[in-house]
Amino acid sequence: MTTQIRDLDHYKELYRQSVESPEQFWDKEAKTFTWFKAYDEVCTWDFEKPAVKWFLNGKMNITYNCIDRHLADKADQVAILWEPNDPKDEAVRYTYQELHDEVCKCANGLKALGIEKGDRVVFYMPMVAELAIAVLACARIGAVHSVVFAGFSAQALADRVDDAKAKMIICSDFNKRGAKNIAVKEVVDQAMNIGCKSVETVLVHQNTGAEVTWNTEKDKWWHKEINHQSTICAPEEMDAEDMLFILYTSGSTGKPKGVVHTCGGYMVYTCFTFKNVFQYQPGDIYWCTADIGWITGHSYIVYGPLLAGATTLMFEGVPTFPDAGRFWEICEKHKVNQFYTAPTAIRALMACGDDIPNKYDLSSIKVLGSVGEPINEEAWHWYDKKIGKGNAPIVDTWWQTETGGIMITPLPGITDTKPTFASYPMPGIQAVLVNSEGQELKENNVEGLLCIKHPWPSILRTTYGDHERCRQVYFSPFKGMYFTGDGARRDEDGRIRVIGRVDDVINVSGHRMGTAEVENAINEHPQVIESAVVGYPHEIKGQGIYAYVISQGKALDDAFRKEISDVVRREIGPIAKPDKIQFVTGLPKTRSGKIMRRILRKIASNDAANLGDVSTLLNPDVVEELKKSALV
Ligand code: 7RM
Repeated sequence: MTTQIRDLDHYKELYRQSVESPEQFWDKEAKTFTWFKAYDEVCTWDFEKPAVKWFLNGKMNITYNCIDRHLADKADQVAILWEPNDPKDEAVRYTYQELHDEVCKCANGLKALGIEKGDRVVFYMPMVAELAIAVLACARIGAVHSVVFAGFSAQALADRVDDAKAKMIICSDFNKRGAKNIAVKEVVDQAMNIGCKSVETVLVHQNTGAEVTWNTEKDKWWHKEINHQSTICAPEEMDAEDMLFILYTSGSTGKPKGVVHTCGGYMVYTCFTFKNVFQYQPGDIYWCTADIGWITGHSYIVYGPLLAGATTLMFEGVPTFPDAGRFWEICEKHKVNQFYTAPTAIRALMACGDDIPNKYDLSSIKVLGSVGEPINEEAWHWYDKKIGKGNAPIVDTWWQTETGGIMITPLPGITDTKPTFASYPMPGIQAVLVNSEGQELKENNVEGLLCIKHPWPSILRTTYGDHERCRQVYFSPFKGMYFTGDGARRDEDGRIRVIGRVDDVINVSGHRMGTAEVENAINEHPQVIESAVVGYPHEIKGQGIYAYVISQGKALDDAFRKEISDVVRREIGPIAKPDKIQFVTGLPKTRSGKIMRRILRKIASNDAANLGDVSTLLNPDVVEELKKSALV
């Protein structure tokens, strides 16, 4: 069984071992899984290329380890506890045996539709259990899943499908969100019209049963293709380094990149971190509120919990339907033991007042988790007092799509917690701070750029179709290290606090977004000449989106602002719509023509008093104009 850390001494001892002999440490963890054929080397790596491999030549299937392995003693235990959007509808429970049967049926159906090992399958689905089932079905037959968050636009979906050259899209007819039904099949139809030429089949899961437009050539109903299939499907024998999934994430330049994770290392690391970060005990009900469209949902709704044989709760709906007590109602109803959510949700629910959580019995909660962005002190204390009643340690977990699993976090009941500090690295994680020259800052009480020195099993292997981009973004900034893109501080006792991105990536409600991506979308408006997007502090969202726009031949009014927002919605999705749009006649530029974003960030953050020296700009005069018409 995966090691479960018992106490502080145990943590320190494991951490020491993991740094002194990483291979021995991970070999021991990896051996707790079922391998069809043993690996013959634990790890080889070269950060220059980069080329990282774990568990070389080992043969396995992650779904065998998620499901089949547990059937001997947990066949009747609930694996997935699915809570519907509408609380008046019944929750649905899938035992490990039932999950096995559903995954096999789906896997056989995918095969019958021509999906083979290595083919890419894109998902565009709400949080229905069929999403988890079909993701696992892909993994079972060796197909590569790429889940696209169902809030993205048709254009964004088509971009991802085309980059992955997917053979199939799996979607639902409609997505239930609160009181609304959102047409998701329609978005897929639009994406199919824009691009998606590689797609042979669109498999449609019937969620609401409302009418959809049908394309008889490519569209297939889930219930017609899957329901009659056999409940037995032998797991495909996968190499540890075969691709498991691609997940698109934003960077500081260009289009989102497809982060690639492979089977073996991802399995070992997500299980190890799940079991330890949440101190999961048999019988516990664990709930992560993320969407499976993000990495958090992949690692800590689906894979980590199932690998550990846990009961994972999956919620279809939104935190505010039928009212802002929904999360707490679910915690009470299902006696949730570990609750994992994002600071933006905590802040939004905090703003609804204490009376709401006070109405519910939250005494089952033992551990509270936070992920996705820095958690501010006020939200941390509210979460601790009002939800955890001071009895449930908060694990402020820092990690990334690229890291596959949680990297820096307190361990509940084992290490201490300090508000806003992600605190200590997991065993196996050599987190360091460096200065801009790449020199390691070894002392405490310093601030620097967060890097990781040695590979861990679930480090990204490449960015799909563009290995050079992977090298440039993550491995070329500092020799011999993985660069996270985050800035961090280490306190006097060695705890780490992750401050935020140091590149042009912003974090809006826990959604990662490249400012360049939003600019490209805004620039699609025919009357926009140029734009610049920065983040600014936002009370609920963490960061808001502030856009400076230069335009021509248009009245600079709210109607135009709405048009720009609509373009962004069309190009990326509603999550990328600017909160504020300031019309300007110029942007502050250096003599080499680079936009001085530092100045734009300060003005947007209502900190124009501290602009510093602007005299070296090509156009210093524009700064006064920007300040005068700033929307702060
Ligand atoms: C899991 C996830 C990654 C970026 C990362 C950080 C920020 C995430 C925390 C955090 C401070 C945290 N993957 N971030 N967790 N910042 N404290 N606990 O969010 O790829 O979507 O985003 O999110 O900037 O680089 S992600």
